[in-house]
Amino acid sequence: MDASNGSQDTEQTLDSQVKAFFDSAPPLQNRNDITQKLNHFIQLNSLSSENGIGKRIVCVTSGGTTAPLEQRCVRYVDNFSSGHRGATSTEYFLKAGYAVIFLYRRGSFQPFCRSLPDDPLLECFEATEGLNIQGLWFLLHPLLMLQIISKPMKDIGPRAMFYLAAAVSDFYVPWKDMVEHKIQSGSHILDVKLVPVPKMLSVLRKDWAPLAFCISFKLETDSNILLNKARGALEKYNMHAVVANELSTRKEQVVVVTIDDKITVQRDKSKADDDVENPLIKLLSQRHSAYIEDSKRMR
Ligand code: 9Z3
Repeated sequence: MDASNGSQDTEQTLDSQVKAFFDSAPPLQNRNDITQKLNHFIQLNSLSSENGIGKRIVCVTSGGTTAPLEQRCVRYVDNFSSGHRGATSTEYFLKAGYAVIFLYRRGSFQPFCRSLPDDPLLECFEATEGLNIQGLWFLLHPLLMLQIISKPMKDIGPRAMFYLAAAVSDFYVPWKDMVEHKIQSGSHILDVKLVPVPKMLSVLRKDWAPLAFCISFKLETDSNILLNKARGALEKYNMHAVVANELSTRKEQVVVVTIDDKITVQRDKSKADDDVENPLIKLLSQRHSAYIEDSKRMR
């Protein structure tokens, strides 16, 4: 088999894996409403200008994802993510002049009310002129919503940024393999087969929004492998930067890995209320501006 056939095969496999994954998600009832809301939000914020060009718009994903074990779900595999990173980053993106699409897990932290659990603040806003945040929540996994969001984001080219801080689960049980009813307890060993979630970062970069500036995160508990894994993700998924963080120190420091840099970013410890997201978003905002300028020159 020659190399081009090999990569075609890989693409086909990924396409069919993506299709299988979406087929196994419950259908979105309000897809048209969401699309309308997003188009309106992006249009409004493209008219309001920053130095003569439309505002930069970032989609921030936030919170952890779940993988149900039963069709009539009683139990699911969860993860620890609180949504603190996404909520805090959103506050700093707004300060930096961005309009933000905040895609969060329901019940996780929201911007400006990080200490209040399950606060429906974002649900109080209707898109009007001057409003620069649009909240949308996801139920199990953000990928379907991400695909919907990427459609209008594609149209604004390099002004769009994706900041993928949600802790996405790497495995799921396909709908067709799931038992319908609650798994019964008993003395037997519970044997559940979870299959890998297709890596949609490459689909996002290649097809969904190829000109958008894309930042993903890499989380590890073993600091010895963290930077190599981040570098691997940067290359494999063709990200513009990967933010590497270690579980226990994630609120103190992160390392921004790009193709030619590894920049350690730390919270200012002399200020009790400083967040690591403060210098992080400043750095990413600068890099994004440089990317927009470069894209103009290449046109
Ligand atoms: C992160 O690494 C986030 O920084 C945290 C934030 C989840 C650690 P909290 O929500 O925690 O503030 O409590 N997010 C992404 C982790 C992830 O799932 N990355 C994927 C991977 O490693 C790629 S998108 O494969």
